[in-house]
Order: sequence, then structure tokens, then C-alpha cells
Amino acid sequence: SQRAPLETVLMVGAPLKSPRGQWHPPRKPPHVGCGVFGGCTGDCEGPVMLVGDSGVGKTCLLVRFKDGAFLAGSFISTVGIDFRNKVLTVDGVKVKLQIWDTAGQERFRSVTHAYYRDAHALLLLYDVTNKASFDNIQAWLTEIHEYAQQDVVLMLLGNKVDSTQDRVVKREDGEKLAKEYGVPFMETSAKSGLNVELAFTAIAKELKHRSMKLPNEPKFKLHDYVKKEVRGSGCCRS
Ligand SMILES: Nc1nc2c(ncn2[C@@H]2O[C@H](COP(=O)(O)OP(=O)(O)OP(=O)(O)O)[C@@H](O)[C@H]2O)c(=O)[nH]1
Ligand SMILES: [Mg+2]
Repeated sequence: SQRAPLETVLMVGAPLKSPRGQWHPPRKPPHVGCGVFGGCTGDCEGPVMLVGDSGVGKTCLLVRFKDGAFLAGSFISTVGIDFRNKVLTVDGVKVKLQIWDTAGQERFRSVTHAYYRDAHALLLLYDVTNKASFDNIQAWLTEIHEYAQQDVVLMLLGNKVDSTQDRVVKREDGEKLAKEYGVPFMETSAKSGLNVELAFTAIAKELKHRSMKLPNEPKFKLHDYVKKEVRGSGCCRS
């Protein structure tokens, strides 16, 4: 039978506060391979977690990747966290990615904190039409440093590059920030689909490589791969 498109774990209206007034994180999904949240069994990679300010396009990026569609219309802010799986083929091998779509709103921050530790990869997003979302990247990186595993795979994404008229963050600014922190970077559009598949494929390749640990295979270099494969949004980049 078909699953509902959004496997919302924390339902709207569910009590978010414990009697003591503290945030009540939803129960974590079982670790990769347990098969409860969408049938990931065996060679499942991830979890890959999407983080960044509210409205930067995390859910839309995931929907574009998962279903090849753009969620136009009114903005439905994520409550708590959503989980989705997607199978993709990496170097001829089928890889199941488990993806966690977090809520960017401040009031869910402690929910997000509870999930960092189990994430194998993080896609950190800002919105190129929203300067504040870009300025907040440093704070997100501080948080990631505090809560995530030290060897977590991290990538910075500047989303909504289709909105050329409203762009306020230049590609060079994103590149500079990413370089400063030593993380791979690309610009994306959930609307046009630019680089969406690539972002997840790059992560999947890195995770697959790490999990297989083949001694004779040359090390996969995420930075180099992204640099080689990334496409620009402008008219004149090749
Ligand atoms: N033009 C354009 N709009 C986008 C793009 N991605 C998302 N949007 C719009 O931005 C708004 C927010 O998108 P969401 O994906 O729901 O944002 P989010 O990051 O999941 O927000 P939270 O769930 O609150 O954390 C929606 O109105 C989307 O239609 C994009 O690539 N281009
Ligand atoms: Mg969302």
C-alpha cells in the first residue's frame, strides 16, 4: 500500500511540553537498518539531516529529490521532524538514503538537537534571497559543532537560486564562507531542480564509501567531486 507522502512523527497539536515545561522531543526513529520508518533494511545509508532556518526550502528540497516535484503555493512549516527514504543508484550500487527533514523554527530547536548525534550527514541550507538565513549559518555551524558527531559529512547549500530578481547573497559569498569552514558548497533550486540530485548523490557516495571501506579503492573526495559536478545557475557558467 502507498504511504502517506509525509511521515510526520510529531503531529500538530501533540503536546510539545512535558509537565515540567521542558521540550519533549519525539521518539527517535530506530537506527538505520531497523525498517520501521519506511522499510530501510540492510544497506541503508544515512541518516542525512536537513538543517537551516525556517523557510530556506529544506522540505521543498527533499520533496524535489524524493518526488521530482516542487511544492508551490502556501508555505507549510515543518513541525518537529519528518522522515523519508529514497533509493538511489551510486556507481551501480543501490543505496537507500534515510533523510530527516527538521523544523527550522526556533521553538523546535531542542527537537533538532536530539537528532544531531545520530546523523551521518548534514545538509545545511540558507536561502539566497534571505540575508538573515545566510548570516545565521555561523550559528548553525556552532550548533553542529556542539551536537553532531565530529566526522559527520557536512555540505552547505544556497537554495532558491531560481529567484534571480530577489537574490541578495552572491554565489561568491557562499563559496567564501564554505571555504572558511572547509565544507563543500553548491547552490541549488528546489523549484528548478538545479543540483538537487547532485547534492544527495554526493552525500550518498561519501557515506557509501565510508561504510564499504574498500582498501584497494582510491578514497572518494567529496570536495573534488562537488567541484567537478556542480552546475551554475547563471547564463554563462559552464
Ligand atoms: N523560488 C523558490 N522558492 C522555494 C524554493 N524552495 C522552497 N521555496 C519556497 O520557500 C518556502 C519555504 O519552503 P520549505 O521547504 O517549506 O521551507 P523549510 O526550510 O522546510 O521551512 P521549515 O519547515 O519551517 O523549517 C515555500 O513557500 C516554498 O515554496 C526554491 O528553490 N525556489
Ligand atoms: Mg520544512
